[in-house]
Amino acid sequence: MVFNHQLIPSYLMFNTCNAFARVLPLKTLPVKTVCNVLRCLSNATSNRDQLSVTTNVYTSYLDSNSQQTLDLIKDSFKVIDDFVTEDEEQSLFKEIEPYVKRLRYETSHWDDAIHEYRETERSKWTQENQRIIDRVRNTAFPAGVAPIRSVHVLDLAKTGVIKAHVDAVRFCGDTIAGISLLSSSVMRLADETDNTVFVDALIKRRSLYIMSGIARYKFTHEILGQQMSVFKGQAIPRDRRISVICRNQPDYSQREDMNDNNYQIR
Ligand SMILES: O=C(O)CCC(=O)C(=O)O
Repeated sequence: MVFNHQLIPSYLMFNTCNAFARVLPLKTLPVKTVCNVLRCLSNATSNRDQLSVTTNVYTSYLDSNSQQTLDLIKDSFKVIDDFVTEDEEQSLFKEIEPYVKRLRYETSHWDDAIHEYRETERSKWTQENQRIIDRVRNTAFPAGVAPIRSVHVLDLAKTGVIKAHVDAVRFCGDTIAGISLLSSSVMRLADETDNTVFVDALIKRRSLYIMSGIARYKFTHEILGQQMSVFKGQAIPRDRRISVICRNQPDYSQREDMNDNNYQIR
């Protein structure tokens, strides 16, 4: 499949492991803001449904079927509950809703990566909301790290799911930080080399998660659908969920894989 970045009138693309797979024609945006997501979809979720998560509890928001994996990931995946107040949630929603409500929920994409979502990106916010975005960035990114100016807004319907993928290294740096509005959810981080080994993270409404390092590069992440939305044996009801996600610029000088053609393949 021939893929010309200069012609992409959208901002988010998922790959299959071999080819670019998804282009969302929502909005024409500068190429440099494109976040290319490498999807390492597998039959992952269904294969893992049977596994019951044993409670090797490390933190209140992480649970895993492998203590070793939990130990490995705990420093690279953090959740800060109540990162935004109810008023701040409302304020963000008020700014996002008029735009997203004009979009259709995409029911299913041909590569099956994501179901029932709509999305956009914003680089201009009201003063009040910009303060929230700045707080996310200041919390998530170390000093000197350059954020991607555009903020990714992903609106997932109550019945929507995001399947397992790794954000591609080409367009996003080592840190992904997301606020969750309107609904709690469970994010599953599965070992890229063995998806039966995973860590579940409870992502509460109004929390901020920060994914970096090993969690960002070596684990897939997904938002579990309604049926699977369980944390430590307790159902976590899913509703419509809007995530507001900040990423940092990739550091090309640090990444050897920028120089070969294999960056898409995992
Ligand atoms: O909605 C989220 O918090 C996660 C979104 C996601 O997986 C992505 O944009 O790569």
